[in-house]
Amino acid sequence: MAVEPTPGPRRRLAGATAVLALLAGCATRTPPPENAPPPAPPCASGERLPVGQTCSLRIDSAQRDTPLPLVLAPGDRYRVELPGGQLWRDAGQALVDPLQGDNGADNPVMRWFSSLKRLPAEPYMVAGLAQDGGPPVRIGAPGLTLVVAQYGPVNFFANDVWPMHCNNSGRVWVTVRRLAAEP
Ligand SMILES: [Ca+2]
Repeated sequence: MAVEPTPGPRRRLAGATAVLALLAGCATRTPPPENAPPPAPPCASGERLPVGQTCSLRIDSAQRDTPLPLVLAPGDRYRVELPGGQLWRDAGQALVDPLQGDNGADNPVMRWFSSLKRLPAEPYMVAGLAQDGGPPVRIGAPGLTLVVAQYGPVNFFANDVWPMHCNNSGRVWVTVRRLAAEP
């Protein structure tokens, strides 16, 4: 007697197929045009940024993490901003501004995995940052103040589902300005 597969295994099979299709897309992505860098110099590896100075960092959407290479100390305060008018995209999707992101409403696979995004409540492809051991946060307009809580890396990212960063394309710039310590 034929037995109909239950919805559970069928959904899992569809999910696995979707993952394979997305990973296969990693080899064929076409990069979008490069976004213009802001005027601030690049954040240099091993640099302790003086108070009041600004540097720029390029976030690669195809990497799970783009580390901030500055030397950081607990209590440091930084203003992180995302200049407008930049574009990147997820595989097969339209170019989007990382301040807006991509809700993936027209893509069944993106809808399927939406709750597994690094920032589940935010659209795909918004930009975010996470301190080591801390919760990830979205970088919106007009930006955010980062207070370093502990020694350890600060990482920037495009909001996506691990390991599906590899099929993203495009890199956007953020600026990082060191603020004076809290009075
Ligand atoms: Ca992706």
